[in-house]
Amino acid sequence: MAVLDEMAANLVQGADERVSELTRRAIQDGLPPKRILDEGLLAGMTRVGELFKCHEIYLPDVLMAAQAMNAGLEHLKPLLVREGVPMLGRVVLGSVHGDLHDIGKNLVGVMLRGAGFEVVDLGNDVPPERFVEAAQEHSAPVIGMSALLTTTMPVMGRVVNLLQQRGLAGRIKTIIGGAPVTEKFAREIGVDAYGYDAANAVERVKSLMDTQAA
Ligand code: B1M
Repeated sequence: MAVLDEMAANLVQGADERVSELTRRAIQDGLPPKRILDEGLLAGMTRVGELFKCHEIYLPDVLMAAQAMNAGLEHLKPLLVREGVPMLGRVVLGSVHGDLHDIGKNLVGVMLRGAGFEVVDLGNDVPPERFVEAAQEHSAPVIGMSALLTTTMPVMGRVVNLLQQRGLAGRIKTIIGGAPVTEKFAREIGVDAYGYDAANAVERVKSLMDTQAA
């Protein structure tokens, strides 16, 4: 459908006003909100993820695309809620205790929101207990943690231990990322997933939600 293709293309360009306008037009044309979301906004955001992954676009482009995504979502959100179309799921996200770096974590949050997840952003310097309590409080099946300092990486393991101690491991899944974090480290501390960048984090969270639902 032309309007949805145009919407996706404009989202990739970060043209927020145009995406907003096209979303309004698609709604006026009577297209189902879920279809506008899937074939317009999410199709564009998926393309952004691919381009970012292969370094054809960069951080500012992703942030602009995310802004355009949000401009379209503003019109769709009330309709999706009314239609009872569930958001993809809820994720508690934060930079771990001792770590004030939050640019990457924020980008992961933007990409997750853009992909249709609800994100409970705890900010930075988040103690292990707070991650676990927030996941319970918000009934979030996934905790996402970011660390940029080698000295703060061990905090991620403390969250895993806490989940195990409280009998929540398996019910609440964990994903970690950040420049010094590796797949090997993720395996060693027993988290459920590792995301090497924001786009990959979205893919991994989707898989975690799928295994959760299965
Ligand atoms: Co600091 N810093 N910093 N810093 N800083 C690093 C991390 C460092 C590598 C610089 C260096 O020495 N080369 C070094 C760490 C060394 C180490 O531990 N081995 C360092 C240091 C030492 C420090 C201080 C200790 C400096 C000091 O005070 N002496 C201090 C620590 C403060 C603290 O946290 N307690 C400090 C402070 C700061 C600033 C406040 C000035 C600022 C942060 C501002 C902010 O975040 N609001 C800052 C910055 C900007 C950096 C660098 C330059 C850039 C980090 C960044 O934002 N990158 C950084 C050097 C570097 O990494 N090249 C450095 C861009 C961002 C998009 O990438 O966060 O990696 P990143 O996120 C990526 C992926 O990693 C992934 O997706 C993102 C997008 O692709 N990802 C996830 C991230 N989280 C994820 C979560 C997931 C999945 C994927 O699942 C949940």
